[in-house]
Formats: sequence, C-alpha cells, structure tokens
Amino acid sequence: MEKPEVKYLKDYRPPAYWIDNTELNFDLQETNTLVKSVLNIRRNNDLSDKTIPLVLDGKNLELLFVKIDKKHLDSDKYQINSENLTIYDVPESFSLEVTTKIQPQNNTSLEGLYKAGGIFCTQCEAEGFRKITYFPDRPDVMSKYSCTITADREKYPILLSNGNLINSGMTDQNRHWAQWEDPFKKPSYLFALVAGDLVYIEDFYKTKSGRSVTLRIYVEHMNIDKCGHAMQSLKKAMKWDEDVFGLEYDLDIYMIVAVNDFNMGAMENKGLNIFNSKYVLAKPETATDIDFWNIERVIAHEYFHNWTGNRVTLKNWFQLSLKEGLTVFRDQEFSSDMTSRPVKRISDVRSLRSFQFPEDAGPMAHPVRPESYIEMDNFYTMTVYEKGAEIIRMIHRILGKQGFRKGMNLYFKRHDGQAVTTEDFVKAMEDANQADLRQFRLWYSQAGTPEISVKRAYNHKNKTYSMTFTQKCPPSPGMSEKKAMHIPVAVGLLDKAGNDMPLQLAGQDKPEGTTILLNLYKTTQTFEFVNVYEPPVPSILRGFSAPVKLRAEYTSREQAFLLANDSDEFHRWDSGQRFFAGTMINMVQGKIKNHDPDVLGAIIEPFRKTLLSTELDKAFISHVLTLPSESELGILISETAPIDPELIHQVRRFITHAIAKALKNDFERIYQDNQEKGLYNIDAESIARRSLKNLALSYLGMLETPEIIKIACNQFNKAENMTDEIAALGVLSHIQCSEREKAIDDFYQKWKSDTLVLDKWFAIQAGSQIPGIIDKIKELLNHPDFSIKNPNKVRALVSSFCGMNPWQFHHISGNGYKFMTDRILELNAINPQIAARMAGIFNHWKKYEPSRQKLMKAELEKIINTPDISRHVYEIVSKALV
Ligand code: B3K
Ligand code: ZN
Repeated sequence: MEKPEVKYLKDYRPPAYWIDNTELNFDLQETNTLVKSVLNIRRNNDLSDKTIPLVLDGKNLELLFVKIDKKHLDSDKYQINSENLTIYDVPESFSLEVTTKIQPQNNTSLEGLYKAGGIFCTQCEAEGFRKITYFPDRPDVMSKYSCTITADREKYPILLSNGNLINSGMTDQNRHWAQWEDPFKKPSYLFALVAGDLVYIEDFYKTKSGRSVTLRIYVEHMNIDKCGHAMQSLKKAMKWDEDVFGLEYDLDIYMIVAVNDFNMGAMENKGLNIFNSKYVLAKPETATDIDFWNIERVIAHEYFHNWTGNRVTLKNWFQLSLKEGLTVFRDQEFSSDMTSRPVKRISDVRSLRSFQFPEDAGPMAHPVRPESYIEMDNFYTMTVYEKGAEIIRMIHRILGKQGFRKGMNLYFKRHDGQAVTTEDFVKAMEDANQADLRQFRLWYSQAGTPEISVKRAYNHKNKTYSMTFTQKCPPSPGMSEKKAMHIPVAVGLLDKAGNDMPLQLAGQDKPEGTTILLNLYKTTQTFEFVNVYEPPVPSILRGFSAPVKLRAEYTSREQAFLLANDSDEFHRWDSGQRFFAGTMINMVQGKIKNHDPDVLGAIIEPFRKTLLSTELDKAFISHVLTLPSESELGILISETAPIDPELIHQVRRFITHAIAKALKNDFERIYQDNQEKGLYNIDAESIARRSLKNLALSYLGMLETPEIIKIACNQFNKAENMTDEIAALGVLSHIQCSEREKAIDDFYQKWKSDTLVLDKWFAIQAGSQIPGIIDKIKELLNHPDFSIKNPNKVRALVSSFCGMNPWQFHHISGNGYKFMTDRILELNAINPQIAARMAGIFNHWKKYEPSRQKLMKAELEKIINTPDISRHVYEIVSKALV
C-alpha cells in the first residue's frame, strides 16, 4: 500500500473559508439516502492570499450536483478525488449547494451516517462528517446548523437532530419530515441525526436561573423500563455543574439516544447525545453496581462537554485533551462527590497505571498534545484522556480549588464560542492566579512517564529529616532527551505510632498541616524538614498528586506499616499493593520460594487484619484485598526483566489459593455477614457491602470444593440483582464441574433476549481460567447471538479474552495470537476503528520473553503485509514494528 499521509501540528493553518450557515436536508431511504447541503460561505479575510481554492472534505460520497448561488456548476470548474471536492475561483461570499448520495445501511464503520438495528444514526467525531456531505470537516470551522429529515413514518416515527424542533409535517401518506435548528454555532463533529422507531421517558430540570429544560431519553421499546437511572444521573450532573462551576445548560431540550451499535461509550453532540446503550440502560436485574456507576459517570461526562468541548471547542485535533482531559477531570470530581473520593481515586489510578503507563512506555507513546497523527481516531487514548485529566488535577492542586475556579471562569469569559488550544487554557489559569506555569507546560509536550527516586535521611542530633528527589523521564519515540518537569509531590510523615507528624520545612516558622505539597522543578532537589521528633516513615505522593512512577525503596516492613496506618487512604492502598506485588514478583523471579511459610505468613497477616477491620470502608477493603492482576504484575516486572505470563499466572494463583485456604473461615464469615438485608439498593454503602461479599466468594471459589460450588450455585439461583448473579457465575466459570455448564446454560436461557446481558455472558466465558478456553471462544464466534459487526460483542468476547485471560492469550503455542490476528483482519474490512484498537494488543510484544516476542512479531508482520490494510490499523502496527 501507499504510505498514508502524516498530519503535523506544526502545519496547522487557519481555514481559508468560514461557513456561517449550514442547511442540511436528508431524504432517508432504504437503498440511497440523499443529502442536500446549502452552505453560506465567506472567505477568511485574515489570510492575505485571496486565491486559495475552496477545498471541502468528503469520503465515500457520490456527488450528484453542485450549485453556486443557485446556478449549476460545470464539472470543469471543480475537481473531486477520494478525499476532497475542490472548487476554484469562488466569490468572496456565496452560497454553495451540494447534493450527494450515500448508503447508510452498508456503512459498517459506524462512522458518518449509518443504519444499524433499524435505526439511522450518526457519529461524526473526529472526521466522520465528511462521510455525510462535502464540508470543511475541521473543528475550527463553526457554523449554525439547521437540519430537515424526511423518512418513512412507520419505520422511523422519531426524527431528531441538534437544537430545537422548528417544524414538522407529512410529505405524503407514508413519509413525514421534521426540521431542527441549533442556535449555537458548532463544529461539524458535533452534528447529529437520529431516525428510528424509538420511545422516550421525559423529565424536567429547572436551571439555577429558573429556566425549565426538557430532558428526554430515547430507547427501543423493550428498554423503556431501564432509563430511570440515566435520567437521575443527568439531573445530578446538571445540578453539580451549577454548584461546582456555576455552569448552566443553554438549550431548552436535552436529548439522549441509546443505540446498540456504537464504536465507543457515547458522543456529546450538541443537545442530542448518542450513547452506546451499555451506558444508558440499567435496572437491578440486568445491570451490575459497576454498570450503574459507569452510567452515572458517562452521562455526566457527555453533559459536561456542553461547556468543555462544545461551547469552547478545539482549534485542531491535536488539542483533543483540551476537551477530553478537562472533561474527564470534571467527571472524576463529580463521581468523587457522588460516591467515595479515595475509592474513586484508587480505581482511577489503578487504570492509569494498567493502561496509560504502558502506552506511555510503548510504541504509541505520544504527548498529551500529540504532534502528529495518521488517523485521528487512534488518538482517543488513555494518554489524551486520563493523563490529560491528571494534568488538570495537578493544576487544580497547585492553584487550589478557588484558584482553579477563577481560572475556569476566566477561560469561559475569554473563549466562549471559540475554537482554542491547550495553551489558551493554561494561560487563563495563569492569568487568573498570577501564577507561572511555564515549566509546567512540558506536561503537554513531553511523552513518557517521569520516574522519581527519593533518598531520605534523618539527623538524630538536629532532629531534621531530608528528602532528596531525583526525576528522570525515559526516552519516547522521536524524543530522546527530556527536560526536568514541574512535579507536585504531596508528602506526609508518620511517627512510630502511625500518627501524622506536623510538617515544618526549614525556613518556615511553624508547622503547616500534616500533608505538604513539594514542587519539584529540577532534576535533583532536596527538602529539609525541621523539628522532626523521631525517625519518620514518609508517605510520598499522597493522593497520587502527579502521574509518575515512584521509586521510593520502601522496605516491606514499611509498606506493611503504611498499609496499617497511613491517614491518606490512597497511599495506604498503594502501600498494600506494592507490598503484595513485591512478594509475588520476588516469587516469579525465584528470589523467594513459593512455599516458604514465613513469606506466606507475611502476606496473610496484613491481609487478615484489613479483611476483618471494622473501621475501614468496605469498598476500600475490597480494593486493598484485590491483589495486583496478572497484567499489572507483568507491567511491573517488565521494568527490569522480560514477561513470562505463564509463570506469573502460576504464582498469582498459588498466592490467592494460599490466602483462600488460610482465611477460609474469615471469608465465610464475611460472606455471611454481608448478605443483602432488606431491599436492594444502589447507594455507596450497599455497593461496598456487595463488593466485599463477592470478593470473599471469589477467594473461596479458588478452593473449588463441592461446598463452595454449592454456595456459588445458591447465590446464582437466588440472586435478584445482576451484581450477585454475575459474581456467582464468574466464580463458577473458573471451576470445571457440571454446575458450571448448567449455570452458563441457565443464564443464557434467562437472558437471551437482552443483548447487553448477553455481552456479560460472552465476557464471562472469555475470561474463564479453565485451560484451553480458546476453543470455546472460537465456537462462540459462531453463536447466533454473536456478531462481529457489533463492537460491544467484539469487546465482550474477543477483547475480554486478551484482557481477562492473559496467560491463555499468551499461550506458548501462539494460538491466542493467531486468533487475534484473524479477528483484526476480519474487522479491518468491516470497522477499521475497532480493528485498530484490537491491533494495539500486540504493542508491547518487545516486553515478553524471546519465544513469545518472535510469535507476536510474526503476527504484526502478517497484518502489515495484508493487502488493503486500513490507515487505522497501519498506523498502530507500523509503529509497533519500529
Ligand atoms: N468525544 C467522544 C469520543 C469520540 C471518539 C471518536 N473516535 C466521546 C467522549 O469522549 O465524550
Ligand atoms: Zn469526552
């Protein structure tokens, strides 16, 4: 194939033409859909060159007519190729009418306008609008849209687009139309259209200034009883944004549509969010506690985009983190306020370390503001989203809550209605606080995870304690030298009794609290504390104040001490994880013997103490007692040695089994004590109780005794909520017994008409630890309820296998790898975005031991040598092979 073009930030140029108004007209049909667009175009007079032709983006479109100021344009006046429509010699301002023909029913990429499950819907971000009509498909061209949709009345009774419904009517007996108008200017990526046989629930929200907003959630008929939680979440999010940021919703109606076929979680189209049904539909019988939380989070995230993304949008796609990092930070804060702040922080950091850190150390490593891309869709990454949110969180910490709010206010005051950059954001934060974030900006431009090491020394005579921090950042693709960054490190000191010491830095006249923010600016920097009455144990990087790898060289005794005593719950959890991980890694590396009773005792005692604590929050206990996963252990090991997934699997299994055996009675008691009492509830406390109970069950499951199988079957059969039902099925899924087969069968029979619940059924089987499960997975590919065209099904069956079952995916036969390559190639032709996501599974091939490296490399080569490989997949695989 030809090498695809690389786009660079440094090549950014302002648009040559503005589009003041966009009038769209859709004639939706079963075979050919006609799209007519009328654009009011005006030359950008800021540019000195007045001869630049008008270049519009367009892909997979059949051009029917072009008119300028209502007159047909002869075909020698324009040029079309597979990417653009170019018109030469256009007036300074004019109206352009373009009519194109598309086939949404054949569009399996789920980008642009597509029809799936009988519903027409759109996904335009990042560059999907160009699959609908010719347009300057870039976020800095903001236009006012109106949209008229005509369709069969019976098949598509609901016709929606952005903004307000202006008018509607019938064209003949069978076809009807609706006209929508969005009063706010927006980039093309926020355009949306939906047409289908849907029903809705309706509610209202009164904004703080007293306006009433209509809220609607549209779903397929059979799901009407599963929208309540999403609606409550939306109202909570609207209220929270008013309370915390003073931000109010701006249109009279807010609509959410749930569809089953969707590439990602959801999309923030102005006034008309389109959601993967997974993040809308829930009732206790069908959705787990985690699902309920995720729905609340994603509904809030898309709602928050209305200000951070829609009203203030992006100048170009390199700025993606301007909206995504900021909006993730906002949704994290929202979830923290709705649930438990430390627990939320723990799970966010866990996922940052499991996915973003490896990304930042691999072939796809890129700065939070990338400098180049081949296919923008490949840059909706953990780095842009989650590391981007960490950057915002550091600014929040450095400036404080009020300073941050002042910065946000100034940002909106300056930039409402504009397309701007991350630089504009940082500038607003600086100007509102007279702060200096010059060095801090490196977080946007330098890829890679900084590593911090700490040397500490206590001076008995002077009662001083010094901490010397050294930072370095490993090289990343295209960036070998890194500059020292501004890193905020929150620190506390514990005395022997486990209490926080008052902290006084040399030069301060009195102690200032028990947690202090140390700002690192240099490669090496020393801080000295005075009046430290005894040698302390430091608690470093409290609350995970910066996205860095900390090499603090704690002894395991110190780790156990911090696990038992640290007042910072995040750091307490983190110390526990390091402690458990350290022991397991030593076993993997043969530094300690598996069966050494002292080693086991050293793990089991703190484990038991935490399990039986009556003071700690149960959700927190569950997090502490969830041992680092096989993948997490692999990531840690890969920093010093190659990964052997089989060995890691054996050690982790051995440890969990040993814990289960030693604490059997305790687990049984916890299991009994935390049974559901009274009505099912989804408040934080009930969720915590269920998670601890099900954690106990999963440890007990390791014992695989008839007694435990009976307990699990009992829970499975009696469960009245999906959390308990799927937890029990999960436990059974790993045990080879007839009860397992029966439970899997029963579950299918019970839920075969609920596609979202079936995703869980596929995922549980893909994650099963029974050896040779890959054969079952291959069989399931042919199951009538599986479809390779449905991204949720692919994620459930195929991605879960790689994610939940690393030792079988990495089986030394190479069968797991071959299986993945087959799926990637199959999807390459159907849905390149999803294919590219899956291809990323081979990104870390160099971190494995030699035989697996060789096998994975061969797969990558096979993929890249396949004819017709998409740009999406090419970008990922070619980078992995460098
Ligand atoms: N902005 C969308 C993601 C679009 C992904 C395009 N490939 C959802 C979100 O982050 O809110
Ligand atoms: Zn987002």
